[in-house]
Amino acid sequence: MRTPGTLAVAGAIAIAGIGWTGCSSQAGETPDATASAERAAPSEVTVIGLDYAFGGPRALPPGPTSIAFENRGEVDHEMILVLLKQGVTLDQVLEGVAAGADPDEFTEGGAAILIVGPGQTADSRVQVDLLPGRTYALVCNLQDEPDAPPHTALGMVAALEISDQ
Ligand SMILES: [Cu+2]
Repeated sequence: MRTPGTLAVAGAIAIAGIGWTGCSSQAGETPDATASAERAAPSEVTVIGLDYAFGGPRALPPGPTSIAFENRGEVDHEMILVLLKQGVTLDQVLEGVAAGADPDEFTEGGAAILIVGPGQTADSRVQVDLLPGRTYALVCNLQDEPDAPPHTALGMVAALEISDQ
């Protein structure tokens, strides 16, 4: 049995480690130091958890991004952020999984996860360098009761499309 939560955190760190090293300024650039710092700062966005759907952006520009997760629902929600393989759509994933396929067949790299109670915002944020022209999936697999359907089955899954630039 895999432990998605643990793997997810490691994946998030690995993703964050890519593309965040371009901050060192060159000699003679002192007057532009402030501008350089602003360029290097990640975009900040907030994904909203609802009963039972994701609110917030459906499309974002590529590049370093800091994602917060705010739960405006009345039950616990999680935000799993996972990169779909090149050319794979969320509909293909959902159809494949419904037909019994392993979700991992449609994704690559690690996943990041934040879990937060009703009415709260997660203390941590997901730091990710969003890849141009790619699609990420937002997923909540939590269940309100052990035999209740996962929130994905109730509509809590969404695509996050990243523009080419
Ligand atoms: Cu949920």
